[in-house]
Amino acid sequence: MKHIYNNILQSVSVGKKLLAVLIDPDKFHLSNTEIFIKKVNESIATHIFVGGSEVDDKATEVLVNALKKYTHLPIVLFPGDVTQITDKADALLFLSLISGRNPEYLIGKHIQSVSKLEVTNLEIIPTGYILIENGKETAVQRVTDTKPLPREHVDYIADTAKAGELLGMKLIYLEAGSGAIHPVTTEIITLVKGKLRVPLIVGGGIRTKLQIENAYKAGADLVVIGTAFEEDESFFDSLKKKT
Ligand code: 1GP
Repeated sequence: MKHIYNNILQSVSVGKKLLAVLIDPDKFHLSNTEIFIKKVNESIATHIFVGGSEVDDKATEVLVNALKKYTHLPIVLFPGDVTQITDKADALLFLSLISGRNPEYLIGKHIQSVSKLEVTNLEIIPTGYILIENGKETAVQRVTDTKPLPREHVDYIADTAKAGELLGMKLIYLEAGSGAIHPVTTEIITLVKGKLRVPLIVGGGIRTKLQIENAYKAGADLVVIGTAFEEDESFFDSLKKKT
């Protein structure tokens, strides 16, 4: 499969909003795969993202194989580290943490991953990843040893996103961090979206249907939700596909 990015562009061009369910291999119980994925398949979710900040070697591949048995949704790696790259998925967000100033997460990990990527069929999607302060320290912040951008520095956040696009990144991801207290504000989303030509992903701390709708209205093209589904699978009931 090499058409995931083009399908995102296509959706954005007709105003169709996208939803990714994020599954962290470190937190997910494999025995629950069939039941969980049935709910995903019945919901408005369009993508499955797989990744986490700290994941055991091989856990990603085992999970992706298990998911593939039960869904045709595209599975996109959202890796916290090189060890999470597996050919079994369909695509990879090749994330550069452009809000931070840690060279390892701007380019170092990417160089380390080349020998792996050269022998995969993954669709590689360069993505500018921007961590925004949310009220508490998140795993991304700790693992990458970077500071998030202050949420009141809206213009700086928007310029960071635009710089990522001008560097050739094909997606921009505004991240409040998994389990964030405060999701990315609609003010930030609107300003960033106004500057960008590439699709905009927003995630971190989104727990209600209203928050999803507000993010879409502000300009998010794809919303990512992990924790809310992990904590309460009945959340899927409010996001059922219309038949
Ligand atoms: C985290 O943006 C994702 O990387 C999703 O965050 O787990 O808070 O939904 P949540």
